Amino acid sequence: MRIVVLAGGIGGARFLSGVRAHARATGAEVTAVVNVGDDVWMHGLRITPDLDSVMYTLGGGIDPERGWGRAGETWTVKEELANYGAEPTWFGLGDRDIATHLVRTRMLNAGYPLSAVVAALCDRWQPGVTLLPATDDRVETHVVVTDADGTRAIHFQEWWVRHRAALPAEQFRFVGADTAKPAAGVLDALAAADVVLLAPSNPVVSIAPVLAVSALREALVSGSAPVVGVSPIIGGSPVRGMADKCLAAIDVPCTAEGVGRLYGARAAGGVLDAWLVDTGDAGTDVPGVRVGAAPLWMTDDDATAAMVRAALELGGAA
Ligand code: GDP
Ligand code: FO1
Ligand code: CA
Repeated sequence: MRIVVLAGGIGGARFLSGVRAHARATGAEVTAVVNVGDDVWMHGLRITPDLDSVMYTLGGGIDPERGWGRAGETWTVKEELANYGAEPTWFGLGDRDIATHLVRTRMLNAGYPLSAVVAALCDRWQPGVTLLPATDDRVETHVVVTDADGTRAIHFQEWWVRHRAALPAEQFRFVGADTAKPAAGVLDALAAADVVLLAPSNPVVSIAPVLAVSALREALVSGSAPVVGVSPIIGGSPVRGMADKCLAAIDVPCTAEGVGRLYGARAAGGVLDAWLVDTGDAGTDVPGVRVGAAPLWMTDDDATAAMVRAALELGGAA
């Protein structure tokens, strides 16, 4: 059984940990296709937050409280940069984490595609799944906002970290997506997949930028593997993070039904065959999509692996 998972950072990583637990028990193979829209240049370094959250989580190096960056982190470089007044001071690169960014940036500058960089970093972290960026091209999420300086587009990280998503977002733009191609390995993984899972990741700024790579979306939509989404919204709450702010920006209700309808039925121009919601959200209706319910709280790997089994069963791929 070959399982492909589209994922963002923290939610995606926790879900993938459960997918890996299921795969270890059943002998399945897992490929994660991860969002790069959050990626950014800071202090001359290329930062890939969602790929790193997945790699560190699956590799045992994550700071579990933050959900991003390294456990046992120190912040000397950050303090020294601040002493120089080197902007941006609102974004923190930890000392251990910086080593990852140095290796990545050096390889990118030497001409390696991001997918090759990820593979090299995973030699150390051994995540137990094949980790792929959605694209090797530069795709960045920018957010259109209006404040005293007028209407402008800022990088997603500036909106998310500096403004804590408090500036109302008017639009999300995936800059570069219209010409981006799927990364090496992505189309092969989709073609070989027995099932494709959409992790319970942020639909607006984690899954949408993956699907904005048109050849990737086309391969998913035209493929033979069932596509099963797992709701990131439970009882009208985004559980953790600021998905509610993102959904509000595009006028989608922050409910399992709202997100299911946003993704839409594959038969009606969307991407889903099936949609798994939390047991408390049973009754969710998404036209053209088979809806199932199971407990969706990712409290530990066992609970998450049970979610994965429910998703595979719902998709007819168990
Ligand atoms: P990010 O890139 O770090 O923001 O992480 P993702 O986009 O991959 O996932 C973030 C989303 O995960 C949040 O917006 C929540 O909606 C969702 N999430 C977090 N914890 C849980 C959980 O236990 N269960 C479910 N169903 N969703 C969760
Ligand atoms: N999140 C923060 O809230 N503050 C930070 O200073 C910060 C730095 C950072 C550095 C590397 C990295 O991989 C992630 C980092 N994050 C930080 C998390 C990141 O901004 C977001 O949570 C994700 O992009 C949303 O998925
Ligand atoms: Ca993200």
